[in-house]
Amino acid sequence: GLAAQMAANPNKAEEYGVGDVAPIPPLGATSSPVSALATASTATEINASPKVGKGQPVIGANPTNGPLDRVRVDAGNQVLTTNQGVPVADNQHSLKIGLRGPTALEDFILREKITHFDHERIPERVVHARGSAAHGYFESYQDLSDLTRAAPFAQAGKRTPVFVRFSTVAGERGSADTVRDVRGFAVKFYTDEGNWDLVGNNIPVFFIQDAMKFPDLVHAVKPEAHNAIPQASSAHDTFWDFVSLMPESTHMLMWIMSDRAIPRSYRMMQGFGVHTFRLVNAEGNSVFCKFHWQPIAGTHSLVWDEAVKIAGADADFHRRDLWEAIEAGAYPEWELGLQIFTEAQAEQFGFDVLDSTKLIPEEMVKVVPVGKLILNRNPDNFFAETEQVAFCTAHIVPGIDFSNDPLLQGRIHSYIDTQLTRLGGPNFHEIPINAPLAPVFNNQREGMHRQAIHRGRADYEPNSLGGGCPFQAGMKGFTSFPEPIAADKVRGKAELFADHYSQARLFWQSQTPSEQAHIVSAFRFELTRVQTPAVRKRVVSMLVNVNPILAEEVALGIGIDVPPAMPLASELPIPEYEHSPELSLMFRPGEIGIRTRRVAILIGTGVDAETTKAIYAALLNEGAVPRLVGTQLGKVATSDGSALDVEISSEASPSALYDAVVVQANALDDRNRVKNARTLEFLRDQYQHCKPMLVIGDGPTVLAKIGVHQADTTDPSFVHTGNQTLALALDTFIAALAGHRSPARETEAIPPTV
Ligand code: HDD
Repeated sequence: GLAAQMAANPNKAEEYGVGDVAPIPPLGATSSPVSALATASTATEINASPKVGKGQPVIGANPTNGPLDRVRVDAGNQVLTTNQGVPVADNQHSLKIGLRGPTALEDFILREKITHFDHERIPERVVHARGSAAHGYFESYQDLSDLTRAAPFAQAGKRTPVFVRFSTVAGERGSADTVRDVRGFAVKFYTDEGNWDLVGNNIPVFFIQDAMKFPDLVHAVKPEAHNAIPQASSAHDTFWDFVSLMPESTHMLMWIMSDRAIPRSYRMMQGFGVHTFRLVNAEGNSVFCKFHWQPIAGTHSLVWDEAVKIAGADADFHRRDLWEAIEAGAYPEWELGLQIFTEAQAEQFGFDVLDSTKLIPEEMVKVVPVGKLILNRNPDNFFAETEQVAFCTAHIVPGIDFSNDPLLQGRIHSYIDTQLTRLGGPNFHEIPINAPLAPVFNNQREGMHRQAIHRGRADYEPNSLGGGCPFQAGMKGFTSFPEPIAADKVRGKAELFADHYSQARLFWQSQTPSEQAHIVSAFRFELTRVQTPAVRKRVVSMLVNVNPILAEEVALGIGIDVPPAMPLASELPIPEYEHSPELSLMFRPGEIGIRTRRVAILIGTGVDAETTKAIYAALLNEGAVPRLVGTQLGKVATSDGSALDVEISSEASPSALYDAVVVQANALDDRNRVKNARTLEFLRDQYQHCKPMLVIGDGPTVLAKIGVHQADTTDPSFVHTGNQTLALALDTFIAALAGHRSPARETEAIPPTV
């Protein structure tokens, strides 16, 4: 209409266009522009992303877009200007006194440009510096108002926009993605009643029980104070020194030495709120709650050797994976599950629900699915969105409340506080990615970089000059759960916090043999990097309390005798459960088949063109990502006299970057060993990393070439057409790939590279 034509700035339609005249919708109104946008998105996981191939996101396709469009800038068809909007005639030359003379101080264009550049960096996050994020929405399966008045759960099908950031903890902003570490899983819900940040991890427990120890923990794990070595790794003395003096960390150590700490993808890991939280309903009744994110793609992890190689081959492995999946329309999805329990139930547990080093086994309290999280849009600008997003555990909304977990209590302070340094002042909530969709009215004023232009003179409450506004919301507003407490003010911890080993033991007992082997190897690796023998020994003395075989195996691997068990701080309670299958990564194979899985089809001279094309098409059809990998870019002559184009070389994308491999036995040329070394290494790594392999031709011959002399015929993930049709072989291969990898093969001895 007319208003749209009047828009003075196409990048700010919200301000100059129709959005300008739209009234601010009342709280909870169903016809607000925001909810209208929410229903406009019909994207599903399988639908193609509107962004693919067009280079431009469809404006308004995601509810978070509406408000952010206000600040999106597109330079298409525009002249270059200064920050003051002055057109710049020449962006190549500074202003000089004569062509060979000095530069004039008056060159405001040069000075503005250089000054801005000089101040481009902001401090990185003190932890979780490296991360990647995406937009999406949360959809509630049902009306949960009997449990909570939190807006996202108000009705079945309700969608709440979210921004989610995944991260590693220890590494600096430019460190590698696949290091052994906890992964952050932080979700910002832009709810009708303000922002709710669920700032979790991919591991349901934590290293320490009290926020008082957090700076110590982080100092210990970060690069060492004197030489800033090592980057993004816990495999060094200060970390193991600290944790072995803090036996409460034992349970968490089991998790981070497991494959949980080297996920295959952000899309393939669980997320946990970790702490016990409270849900509060409109009547003010409260239950305890733990939050779980379950990946629809299943939980998959790398193996250590693979993770190490990927760190070199593609340090952005997880960032790229998330980005590409969203661009391809394979939207990552998680189901939100709640463990709901009452205070009375909690008192019966053999552990304290306020202790973040403990989880609640799913056998005790089942996880009830309540909604779905879907990530369907990549950020437009990494800095503006991913770097400037500020997650704070203090950001809760009516219907959610804290528990007294002393770790959580300290976090409530830390996150807001750290943003003051990181984002430069108290108005970081006005940065577009942090601004709530819910309207903000209060009497806080001024501060660095204030964006809002508050009208009126009454910036205090109570007032009469401003009609008493903004007025208190009363019972409609956030009300802390009135938990009665009668206690002494003390420094200390509750009794059950002293059990450091029961759940570490439960975790160990719940792992498959191959997972246990990986945990042993991880402890061996880390402790071998540790230089101080006494620290190594102290760690093993902790492990004795977890499991004697674990302690023995680790001791053996680092060449020491098993030391006596570390003295217990308290007697261990009788465990509620001996085994909890959900704690194994194998528990959730996933529901997306082979979609998004990367398959290398190795091609070389003499390869059969028709077979190659058929396999490529079959994999593509299942949603996988096949790539024709050769020794170099260019054409490969096929057996029928035609040619195939190599998509990428094995040097540029080595084996570790693929989930599976297809190779034609007859195209493996062994006349030139050196030239073929990379291809053989490629296959050897695939084999060693237990990945599904499809050989066109005789499988055992190919195995022999990589030094494996006995074909493991019982291994369903090593498939060849020597004994079956291509169609049958492909089916088996695809099924194996859906199952990720074959732990059975791990015991195979592989002679060193020739
Ligand atoms: Fe934390 C960042 C998760 C304990 C203090 N934390 C941060 C992020 C995640 C977590 C995912 C990155 C958020 C983002 O993507 O921007 N942190 C956790 C979990 C914990 C935990 C699951 C235990 C259950 N953290 C914890 C404690 C403290 C902090 C006990 C301090 C007392 N965490 C911070 C921080 C960070 C942070 C210093 C760094 C950057 C930031 O907050 O925004 O405030």
